Amino acid sequence: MQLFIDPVLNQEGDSGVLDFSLSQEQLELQDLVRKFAKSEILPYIRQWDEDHHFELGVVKKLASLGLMGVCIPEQYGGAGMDYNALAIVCEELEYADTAYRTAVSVHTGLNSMTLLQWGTEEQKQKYLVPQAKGEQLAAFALTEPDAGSDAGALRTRAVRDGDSYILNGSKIWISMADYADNLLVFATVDADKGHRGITAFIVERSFPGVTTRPIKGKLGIHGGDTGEVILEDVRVPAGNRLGEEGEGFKIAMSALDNGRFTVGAGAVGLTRACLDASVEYAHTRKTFGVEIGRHQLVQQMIANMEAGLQSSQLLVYRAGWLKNQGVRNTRETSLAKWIACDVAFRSACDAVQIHGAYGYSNEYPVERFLRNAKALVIYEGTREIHTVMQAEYALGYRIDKPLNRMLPAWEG
Ligand code: COS
Repeated sequence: MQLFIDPVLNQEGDSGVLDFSLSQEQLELQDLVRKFAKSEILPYIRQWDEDHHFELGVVKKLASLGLMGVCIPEQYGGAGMDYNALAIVCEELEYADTAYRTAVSVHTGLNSMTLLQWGTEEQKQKYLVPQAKGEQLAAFALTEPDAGSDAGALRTRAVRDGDSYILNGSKIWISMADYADNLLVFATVDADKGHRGITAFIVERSFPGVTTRPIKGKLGIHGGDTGEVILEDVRVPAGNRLGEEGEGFKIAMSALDNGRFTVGAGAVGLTRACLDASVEYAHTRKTFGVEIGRHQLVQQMIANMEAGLQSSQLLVYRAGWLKNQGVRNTRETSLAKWIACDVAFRSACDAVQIHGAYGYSNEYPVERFLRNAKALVIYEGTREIHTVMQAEYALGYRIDKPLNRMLPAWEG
């Protein structure tokens, strides 16, 4: 497999240069989100995590800064920045805590970008514009109690009834379920057709028959909202069907191309948080007469974090660059998500190890990092799903077909 794809020619026919620098605008964004996370999340997150409290005010402030639709074009209410700007937002938020990056992932990555890719103009005006402005919050409802990795096996039913569909079923592990105004719900119009019966719907929380309830007892992301969505005879106008009947599986997978990108980007931030905490502790804690950073086995863990951070960041930004070009990136995004999340999980384990017994208590943030990092190697495609996908690409068993609807290239 080649590391970089063939150069994409711009309109003048130039192949462009390989540029690893952030633009001035991206640097300003990075500074903005970094300062935001430092003042609005970090001072409170230990308490919020302990209290299992999601602070909606953080999301409202993110919206007021244009950060809930950073890569959505201005014509649809967004900030009009490129797709790597979204990676920057996710990286900086997850440096503070996974919960708020997850909110951006589901709102922007899984929902709004999917409306941008697949929505009609009417749907974009009605739902994408208020979502990009952060006036309405959005979530993504694919997973069911009996359909997680095997998303094609979902059982929520959609039955056509005149100008509407009637939806019945239940969804689980839905981030932001209790706060979202709009949910992108996947249901089957014909279970016998397998994944080709799956259809996507924009469902408003206010539609009669929609109820949600929070999930208690999670290992991590205590500061975030995760819930169940129950759909009982929910009447959804046919105009809220996204794409055609039977196109829902493709829509879900293309949504995951964007959601996974945001998770990978967040994982980079989590790894950086683990590295920074470990370096600081390694300089202050002394054993055997020297600071522990002088011990080679501690250095090995620090070096692994540094190598993992640099390599996962490159993979994430390459995926974002492909999105900017309007090129299909399922393979590259899956690789970036897999590697960045594995790195974050291992970094969090090692960060706790470096902190010794202190790392085992919430006096230091690394135990929270470890609990949160476990979610990353499970949601939006488990480590195993991505491993299999990468093996299948390498073996030639999996070949991506061109899509009839692409995420629009960034027009800058
Ligand atoms: N974009 C658009 N279409 C896609 C796509 C993508 N990224 N990936 C697959 N498709 C299309 C394929 O082209 C194929 O189309 P046809 O029906 O026209 O042939 C169809 O979708 C089925 O795809 P595929 O054959 O790849 O499906 P598989 O059953 O082999 O595998 C996996 C799909 C396992 C990769 C998929 O089910 C998956 O990613 N599962 C994990 C789900 C997940 O991440 N859940 C977490 C939800 S959020 S917590």
